[in-house]
Amino acid sequence: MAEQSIIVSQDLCGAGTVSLGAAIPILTALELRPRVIPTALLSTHTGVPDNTYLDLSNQIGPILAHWQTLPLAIGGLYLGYLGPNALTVWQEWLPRWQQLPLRLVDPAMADNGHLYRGLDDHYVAEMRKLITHASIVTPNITEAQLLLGQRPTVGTMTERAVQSLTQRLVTEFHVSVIITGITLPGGKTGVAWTDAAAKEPTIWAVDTLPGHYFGTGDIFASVLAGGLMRGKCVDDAIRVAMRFVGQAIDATNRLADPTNPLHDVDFGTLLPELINDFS
Ligand code: PXL
Repeated sequence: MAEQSIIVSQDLCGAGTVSLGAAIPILTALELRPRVIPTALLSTHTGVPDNTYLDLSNQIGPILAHWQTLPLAIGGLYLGYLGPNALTVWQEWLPRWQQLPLRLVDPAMADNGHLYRGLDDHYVAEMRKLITHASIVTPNITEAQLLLGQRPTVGTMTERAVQSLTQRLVTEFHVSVIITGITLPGGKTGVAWTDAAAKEPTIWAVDTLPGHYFGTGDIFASVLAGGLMRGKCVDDAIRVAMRFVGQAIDATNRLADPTNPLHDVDFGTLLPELINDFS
C-alpha cells in the first residue's frame, strides 16, 4: 500500500480517550499516517468540571504552511472538536484543501440535547459555515438538529423523521451526511447516511447498549476516516465503524464504572480485530 497521510486536527485531552486520544491510535493501526494539529490542550474533556484549556489555534496556520512545503503525501483531512478560535482558523484554511477527496468534518459540539460546556449558538452558526467546505460530515443527532436550527430533542425518533433530517442536511449544506447516535424505537440505536446521489437515506440499526461514554463519536469518526482513506466504500466503512464502537462499548461496560465521566473507552485490545477487517 502506498504511504498515505491524513491531516487530523482536534483537541488533545490529557485524560479521557476523546479526540486525538482516539484518532491517533486508530488511524495508525489502519496503516495511515496521521499528521496531527492539536487545536487545544485540555486536562480533561469538558464533561468534567474545572478542566484546563490551552488554546493552540495560532499554530494551525504556521504548521499547515510548513507542511505545504514538504512531500507529506496528504490524501485526506479530518477535523473533530475544534474550539471557538480553531474553528475560525479552519474556516480560513479548509477552503484551501478542496483538492483533497476526503474532507471529513465531525462537528463535535453537543450531545444528549445539549451543547458542550463553553460552546454557544454562535459556535453552531460558525460550524454551519465550516461544513459547507467538507466532503462528508458526521454529526450526532443533537448536532444534526442544531445545524438545522432546530431545538434538540431527546428520546426516540421514527425512521421517517431521521430520513427527513438527513436529507435536509444534504440539501442545505451540499455534503454527504452520516448521522450517528440516533435513538430508534424498539431499543435500537441507529446511524443514517445519505448524499446528493442517493434516492433516500440508508439507516443501520443495532441493539442499544447500556452505558454512555465520552469519545464514542470520535472513535466512530476515526474508523470511518480510516476506512474511507483505505478505499472502503461509505457503506462498508460505516459498518466497520459501528461494529468497532459496539465492541468498544461492550469491552468498557465490563471494566468501567458508568457513573465516572472520566473512564476511557477500552478499544486498545480490539485494534487487532479492526486491523483484520482491513486484511
Ligand atoms: O467529542 C468529545 C469531546 C472532545 N473534546 C472535548 C470535549 C468532548 C466532549 O465533551 O469536551 C474537549
